[in-house]
Amino acid sequence: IARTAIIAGNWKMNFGPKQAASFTSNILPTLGKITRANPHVLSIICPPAISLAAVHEVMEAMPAPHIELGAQNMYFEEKGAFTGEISPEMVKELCTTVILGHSERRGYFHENDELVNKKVLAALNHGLRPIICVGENLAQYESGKTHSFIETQIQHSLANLDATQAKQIVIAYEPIWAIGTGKAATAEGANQVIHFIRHTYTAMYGQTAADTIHILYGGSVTGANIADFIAYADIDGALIGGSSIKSDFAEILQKTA
Ligand code: G2H
Repeated sequence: IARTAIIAGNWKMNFGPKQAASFTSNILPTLGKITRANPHVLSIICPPAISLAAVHEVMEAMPAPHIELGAQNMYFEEKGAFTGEISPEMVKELCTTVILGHSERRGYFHENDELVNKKVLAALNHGLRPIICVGENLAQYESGKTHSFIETQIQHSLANLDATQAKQIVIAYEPIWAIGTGKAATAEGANQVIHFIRHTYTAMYGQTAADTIHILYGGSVTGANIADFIAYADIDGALIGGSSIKSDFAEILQKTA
């Protein structure tokens, strides 16, 4: 099954509006050259919420195919007294995509699978593509609990999708011990877990849905190791953190295309 490759950049808490606009203006021509020549790769840039409008403006001024904008988080409620939050509709004004349930949100901001699931359903109901992150921590990894932990995360975070929605999601497998540590999982190890994720998803929503969705690897991906990951058929691309706010991001995209 040939699925488009997705390279998403999670800028995390880096670049306010001014820096975000200037970084985007610098890198966008290179990214656009790559996506123009390679229609089978989609790139999604995910700046902090406060910088989305600035990046959107640059992207409008420098149109490039298959480069989209995403948010790093959102709340599931429509509107109202939720100080500090942004709604699905607000995200939808500027973005196609939203990252949900990143391990940093689960860890620092106590998001659990039930909350992530509400956000996933809200995103889908508003026509946003959710990138749902899952992944085990070091203790779970070392005690051989990776599969059982991830199975629970998938079952709970991705509950209650309808048949159409089940085909519209992206999952990012990010082992917590590999995030920002420079210690990437081996491509073989990542592929094995991603294969298991697809298997789990098949049991929930059937073969066609499982074959349609994209599953990305995330955790210390760089221009130097991306090729190892995407060589595997089950790995449909990557969610990039640290390397997404450097010129390395263009190299990663180039090597994927
Ligand atoms: C994992 C990843 C991007 P990094 O969080 O989401 O970050 O590439 O810095 O490990």
